[in-house]
Amino acid sequence: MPNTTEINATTFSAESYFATQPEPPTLKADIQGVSHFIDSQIEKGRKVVLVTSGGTTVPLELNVVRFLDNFSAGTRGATSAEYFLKQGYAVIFMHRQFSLQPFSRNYSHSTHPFLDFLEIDAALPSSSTIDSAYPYSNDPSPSAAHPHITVKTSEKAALLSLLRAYKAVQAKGTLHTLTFVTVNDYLYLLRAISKEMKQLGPKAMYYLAAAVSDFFLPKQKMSEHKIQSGKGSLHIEMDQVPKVLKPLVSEWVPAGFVVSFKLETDPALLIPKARQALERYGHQVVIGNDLHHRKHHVVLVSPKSTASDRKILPNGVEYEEMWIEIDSSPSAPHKEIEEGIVRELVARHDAWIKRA
Ligand code: PAZ
Repeated sequence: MPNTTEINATTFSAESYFATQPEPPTLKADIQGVSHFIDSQIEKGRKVVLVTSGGTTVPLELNVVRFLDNFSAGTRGATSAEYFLKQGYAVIFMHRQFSLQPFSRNYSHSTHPFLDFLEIDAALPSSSTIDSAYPYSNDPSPSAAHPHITVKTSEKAALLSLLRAYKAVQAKGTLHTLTFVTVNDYLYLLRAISKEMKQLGPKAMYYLAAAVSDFFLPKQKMSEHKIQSGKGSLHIEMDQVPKVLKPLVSEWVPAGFVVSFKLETDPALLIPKARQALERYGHQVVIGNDLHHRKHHVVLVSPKSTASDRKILPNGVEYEEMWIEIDSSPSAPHKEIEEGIVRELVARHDAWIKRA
């Protein structure tokens, strides 16, 4: 007999999901931090954006050894968060543990490791230079105790400008970071943070860039221990993750400005799927992106009407599309598409606040 789950697939509504799936143990502490952060941003009169970023996992066992994952590295979310900060927003950055983060993403260990742009000062005696720079060295010489480490000249300007921006954000206290791993962590955090942000009314933006699994294995169907391979092939029937955009838009944050992302691998599906999402959930913008070109072009789909009511739009409502593109040729100057996306959204959010 192959391994197989025993209960048939169920359709979860958001309510039945939260009634049956366990709350993450760290949720209360996480939300306390968010609540303090929001209070201090309200005092300063700032706009606040929730940026979700990175992929969720779906554990297959209660004592989890194996899980399904989602491909996202968190580039979109981390990069966008930096541009929102630059535009004066306070940012709640909710990201997959160990995925890219604002500022440090520029020195990712895989694409731009920081050790590669540091140098050991050439003025030091060559015999002690290498040893003294190595943290486990036993070299007792004075130069070994105080080795000079410098930044490569070619890296200095970029690092300095990034460091200044990072320190300024720290001093202003406009970035609050928290993490999720599983799709269950994500859903609970999203609901709780949204409810905290509700008091911000139209001044809150929700920028949902995380790659969230569409399927999950409810706790009640999970094997307690590691699934054994002795029984041959593995058959798992997963349930659908509830579409929480619906309660988010209509109940949790009825006055907020909501932007969701739609990822497709068939570019022909981008616009129809984005329109379908707007019709279903009645939010403000869907950003369509296709997997292979997501860093170079995206489409912003939104209802044509400028009405600020949040009713679910009936079929047949007109939509508008706006493409944002950057030059992808190797000789083009370095640009990030998120700069254009954030600039456009900030303008639309300002109009939204004014109308409200
Ligand atoms: O994190 P990343 O930069 O590698 O990818 C970003 C993205 C494609 C996950 C994001 O732009 C997106 O489309 N998020 C929503 C995915 C979805 O349809 O669930």
